Amino acid sequence: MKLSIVLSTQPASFSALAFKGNIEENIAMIKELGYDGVELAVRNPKELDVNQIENLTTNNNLPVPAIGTGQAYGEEGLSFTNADSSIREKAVYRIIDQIALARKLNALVIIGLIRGTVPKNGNMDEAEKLFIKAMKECAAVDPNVKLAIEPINRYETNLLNTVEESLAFVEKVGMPNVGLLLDTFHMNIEEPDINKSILVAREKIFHFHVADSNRWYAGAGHIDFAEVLDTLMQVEYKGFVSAEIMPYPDSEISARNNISYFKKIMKR
Ligand code: LER
Ligand code: MN
Repeated sequence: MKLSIVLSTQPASFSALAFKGNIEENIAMIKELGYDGVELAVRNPKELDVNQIENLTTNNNLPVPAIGTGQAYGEEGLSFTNADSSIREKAVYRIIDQIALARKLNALVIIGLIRGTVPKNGNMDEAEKLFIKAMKECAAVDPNVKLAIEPINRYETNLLNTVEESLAFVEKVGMPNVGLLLDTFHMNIEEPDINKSILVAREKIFHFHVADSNRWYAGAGHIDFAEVLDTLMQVEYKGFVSAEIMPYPDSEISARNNISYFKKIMKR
């Protein structure tokens, strides 16, 4: 199983990011700790030094499995389901820019909080329609770039919390390059049985996030990651297991503890 960890390329208020700040130093540290890849969280690809990222990841031999896109929602309020059509349009354009970056880096694009959330008196069906429309537009841009929709827990959005409803949604979008990103932190809140949900999602699992039940590094909470890895093997998951964890007690220790925990259980 290949292990990666999320690094934010731009300042962000989202807290489950082990690495923020100096990209060069962080990539060197991720390599030194023994990770096989680095997932990038990117707010706006247009404000990124793409050549620098390409050079650093290539020189350190660290592939980029995925690009996280939620900061455009968290920092700028862009979303596929906003009541304002100009904001929806900006969100779609932003993902189209992310797709171009993903093509360059041979990564997939994560569709997490960029879908937005439906306000209290909002229309859920209408939001779903807008979300499907945006997904179809984005997925059609490049059939070779995968888009991974992440079921996210109820405290962050009310649009797609569970694996089951997300699979039904992927079916409705009906594009082969659209699948799922499963995240153990969200699954621990929403799924009756994490492993059963992995078995149900199967080949639709395009990417996988790990954090323990408290969103700290694996081993700091009560998720049974040995069982999770076994289930991922059972469904022949070939992607990265990517740590999206709090930098607690600090970036280096959280990343180090996470990888040593996984190396230990992978040796069983
Ligand atoms: C992003 O991958 C994620 O898991 C969300 O919690 C973002 O808020
Ligand atoms: Mn996640």
